[in-house]
Amino acid sequence: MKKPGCFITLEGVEGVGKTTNMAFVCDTLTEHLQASGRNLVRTREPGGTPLAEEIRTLLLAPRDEVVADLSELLLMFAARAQHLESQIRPALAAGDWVVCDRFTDATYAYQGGGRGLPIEHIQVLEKLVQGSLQPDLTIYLDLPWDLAAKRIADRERDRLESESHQFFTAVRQAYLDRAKSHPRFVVISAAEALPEVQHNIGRCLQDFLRSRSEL
Ligand code: T5A
Repeated sequence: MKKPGCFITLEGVEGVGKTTNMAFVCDTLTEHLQASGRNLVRTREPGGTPLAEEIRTLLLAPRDEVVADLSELLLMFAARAQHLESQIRPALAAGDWVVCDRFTDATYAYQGGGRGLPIEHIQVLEKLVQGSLQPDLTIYLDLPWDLAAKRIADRERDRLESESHQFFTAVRQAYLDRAKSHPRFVVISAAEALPEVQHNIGRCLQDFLRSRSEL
C-alpha cells in the first residue's frame, strides 16, 4: 500500500537561514525517499506557482502607497489558496513529501504578531483556505532579530524586510508562542555555526522519520 504524503514547513524571521537550510532538509529527505520511490517537492510561500509568485512580487515590492494590513493578509491567503490547489494538495495526494519555506505560521507571526491583526480573522481565512490541512512538522529556526538583521545587513531590503526592530521582535515572539501551543513545532536555535544548526536539524528529521515508522 502507498504510504501517505507528508508536509514539512520551515519558519523563522528573515536572515535565520531558512533558505540555506532548505537545501540541507531536502537533500536529507530525498536520500531517504528515493529508496522507496517517492518524490520530494520543494516550494515556498508566498509563491510556489506562477500566479502565487506574481502575488509574492506584489507583496514584497517596496512602494510609495501604504499597503493596508488587511490587503496584505488577503494577498497572503490568495497566494496560499492557489499554491494549495495546484501544488501542495496534488503532491500530498500522490504520496509525495512537500517541504515548504514558510506557511500559515508565518501569517500568524507577521500579520498577527507583527501587524497586530486579530488572530480570529486569520483563523477564519485559514479554515476557508486550508480546511483541516496542517503541516506534519514545522522546523522553527530561532534567532533574536539583532543577530538575524546582521546576517542580511548587506542585502537590499524588500518591503517587509524594511520593517522596524519592534516589528520583528513581535514576529519572533508570536512564533515562540505558537511553538509552545503546537506540538508539531521543533524549535532549533539558529545562533550556532551552520554545521551545528544542521546537526540539530538532522537529528530532528531522524526523530520525525522514526515517529512515522519511516526508519
Ligand atoms: N510573509 C510570508 C508574511 O508576512 N506572511 C506570510 O504568510 C508569509 C508566507 C517572504 C516574506 O514574506 C513574509 C515574511 C517575509 O518577509 P522569504 O522569501 O521567506 O520572504 O524570505 P526571507 O525570510 O526574507 O528569507 P531570507 O532569505 O532573507 O532569510 P533566510 O532564508 O532565513 O536566510 P538565508 O538562508 O538567506 O541566510 C541569511 C544569511 O545568513 C547566513 C547565510 O549564509 C546568509 O548569508 N547564515 C548563517 N551565518 C552564520 N551562522 C549560521 N548558522 C547561518 N545560517 C545562515
